[in-house]
This record gives sequence, structure tokens and C-alpha cells, in this order.
Amino acid sequence: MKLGKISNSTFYVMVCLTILSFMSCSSDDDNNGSSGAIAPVAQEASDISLTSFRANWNNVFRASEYVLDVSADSGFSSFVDGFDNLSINQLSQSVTGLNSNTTYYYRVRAVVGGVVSGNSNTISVETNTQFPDDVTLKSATENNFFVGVAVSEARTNISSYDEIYTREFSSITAENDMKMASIFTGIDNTGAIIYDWSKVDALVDYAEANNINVHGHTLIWHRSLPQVLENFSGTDQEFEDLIEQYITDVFTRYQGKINSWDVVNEAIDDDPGVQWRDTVFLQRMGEDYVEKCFAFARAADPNVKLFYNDYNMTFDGTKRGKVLAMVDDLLASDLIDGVGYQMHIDYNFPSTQQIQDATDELVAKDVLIHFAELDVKVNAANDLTELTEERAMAQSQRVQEVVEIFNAIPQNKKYAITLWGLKDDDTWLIPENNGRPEWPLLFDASFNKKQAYQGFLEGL
Ligand code: 9MR
Repeated sequence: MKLGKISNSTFYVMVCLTILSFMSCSSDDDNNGSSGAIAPVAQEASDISLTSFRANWNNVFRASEYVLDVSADSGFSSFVDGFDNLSINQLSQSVTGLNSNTTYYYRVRAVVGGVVSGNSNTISVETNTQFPDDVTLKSATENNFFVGVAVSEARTNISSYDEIYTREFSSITAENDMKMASIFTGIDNTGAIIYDWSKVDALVDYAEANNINVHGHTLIWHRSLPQVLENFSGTDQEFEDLIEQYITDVFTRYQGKINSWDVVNEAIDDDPGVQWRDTVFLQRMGEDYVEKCFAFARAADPNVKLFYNDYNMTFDGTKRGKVLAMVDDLLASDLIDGVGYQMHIDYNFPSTQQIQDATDELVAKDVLIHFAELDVKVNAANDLTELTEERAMAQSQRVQEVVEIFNAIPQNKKYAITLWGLKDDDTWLIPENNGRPEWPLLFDASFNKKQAYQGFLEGL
């Protein structure tokens, strides 16, 4: 490069940098203070998103650490939470939890031999204003794992739902339409099961037409019981035969179309001292009913991936221990392929470490892993009447952590993350909690992407 092409100021900076270790250079910024320690040169931000960016700076010879300030005003009269004099021992720092479409400023100091330098130059950075159009949940997870959503057959016929289902998701799970009480509608006078396949057929066709995976949910669940089984007047053997028939018929009808199923849901009791939840299945078929159901399923179609699905698995270590012991037993007979941890969590509970530890325990087993039924409560304490920006950010951060934990699972064990619903006002949690406001999903009531949607993408 010819000197003539370098501006005066660039030349000046180059000279300063060259003699950095020997003397101090003055500039617009208070760069070296009176201490003599050399101030770093802050570099442009990278990885800019809606809610975060990465601050970067250069190395200062013999610096033991750096100190970063981030502010929403160029005079640094106040600081972004957690970024006031933050000590860092690397040359960049991710700054998260920010507002979208906002200008931030950062500056950094070096600590050399216990002496803090003056401030570096100040870098300004503007967070993004909108979600990138060319990235979807589906495109961002392609060839990695399924990203699923709980749907209803009725909503697949509503264009605003259909548009997002097909654009964003690579897998669907029926929130209710594939439960036993929806399909098994009665028993005729010959003793044969009466079926209503209509919604399942429609969902399977929908998935096929749109190249979407179907995860079946759920064959056996005590909370979705046909009336005739609840008050069944036949013998225990007849009851068991009906269960076998049901599983076989479902698998036969949807062979090659539904490739994975939650075979049994929530069979383990919450009471630490009790193994099996007291259900009609336990009473009629005995303590090995779970194993029997998995065996019926395996025999009906050996190509279907068989899952066990349960809740509170991330923080209730005792329950998880019972479930994982059962999984070991099923694995010993090659009767199970995957485990679903239902992710009905809160923005502040359980801890990230708890989720990580619970996941690690599952990774140690030879099973596919499903983070099923994901929704993130923000109003369990009922302290909100609307979703605040701050809480939306915290929720987004939580979703990001969950996705990061899932994404770090060895590739051959990642099955899917499934959101338990599309948009906030459809959540099961509102009726469940007698109308308490809640905003647990990735889309708002008007089908707009939330910060939590962005958090999902950032977790990848
Ligand atoms: O979200 C589902 C809700 O619409 C139903 O009324 C309820 C009872 O069938 O089931 C809800 O989904 C549950 C899931 O099937 C199994 N794990 C717990 C979920 C929340 O209750």
C-alpha cells in the first residue's frame, strides 16, 4: 500500500499502534489514562441479532483481563444490566437481553499488572429490527432435528395456522386428535372396537402433502380413556385384548405414515415412594402393563420408533430415576427407542443446570431424545396483566438455553423439540389455570413472532 493512499488519521493510528508498548498515544478517547496501561482498540460488533450482539476488541500486551461497559447512551451515564465494568478474560463478549431496534454503545479497558487503562474508543451498534425472512425454524434445524408443534386437525384448515405450520415446522403432533378417547369411540355388539379415524386420516394426509413428520401422541394415557374402557364390564384378559387390538389397528392403518409414537404417557407416579400411577391400565393389566403395551406396539410394526413421555423430568430427580430405570428395563428387551421430556417449564424454573443434568442422564442411555411439549410460563406468579418487554426477553433467553442444551446432544440422539401449541392464546395453560393470563409460546395471539422465536433461532 502506498503511503499516499493512507489518510492522515489512519496513518496516525498505525503509528500509535506500532509504538503501543513503549509510549502512550492520545486520541479523542481517554485511552491510556494516567496509569500508563495501554487501552484496547474496540472493534466493530459482530453476530448482531434482535436482542444481542458480540462486542470485540484487540489484544493488549500483558493484559490479565478487560473491563467492558455497555450503555444505551453514548455518554455512558447508565449501563445495560450486568454490563457495567464487567470483567472478561477474552477478546470478545456476547451482550444479550437487549431491546430490538436500539442503538447501544460499548467501550473497554485493559487491566495490566493490576492497573486499569483508560477507555478504548466507543463502538456503536444497532440491534436488528425484524426477523430475518429467509430463516425459519424448519430451515434452521434442517438435517439436525425435527422442530414440531402441537396442532389440531381443525386448525390445519385455517389459513393463518396452515401458513405457519407449513413454513416453520418439520413435525406435527396432535395436541388431542390422536388420543385414545378421540379415536376409540365405542365397542359394538360383536365386541369389536368402533373407530373414528377421520381426524387422524386428515392430519396424516396434511403432513404427507406438506412433507412434515408426524409424531403420534399418545396411545396409552390415563387421562384419555374411552368411556367404555373406564367402565369396562368384561374380564381383565378381555380388557388387555382390546388394548392390544387398539395398538395393532392404529399401527396397521398408519404404517409408513406415522413413524414415531408416544406409546405410554405419564405412567410413573409423582409420589417418590410409588412406582406406578394408579390407573385402569395398572389395575386391569398389572405392573408390567407398560412393557406389554410397548411389546404390542413393537410387534405391530417394528419400524415405528417407540417413545415414553413424562413431565417434571428436568427437576424431579426421584421421578426421573424411576422413569430411567423403567427405560433400562425396556431397553433390555429392545422395546423402546426414545424418551420425551415434557418441557412445561417457567422462564425462571428449573435452573439451566437442572435441565442440563437431566439431559445428560438421558444422553447416557441408548435412546432418541425428544424435548416434548415445550412451553415457557412467564406468569406463574400472576404478577403480569400483559407480557412486558423484560419478561419476553427473559422467556426468549430461556428458550435459547433449552435449544442450546438440546442442540448439544450427540447428533444421533436428537429427535425433536416440539412446541406445545402455536400461539399464546391457544395454550392449554390458560384454561388449566382458570383463565390466569399466560404467554408461553413462540407466536403471539396475532400470529406474530415473539422474542422467544428469535431465542429459539439463537440457541442453534
Ligand atoms: O394440551 C392438551 C389439552 O388441550 C387437553 O385438554 C389435555 C387433556 O387431554 O391434554 C393436554 O395435553 C397434555 C398432553 O397430552 C400430555 N401431557 C400434558 C399435557 C397438558 O395437560
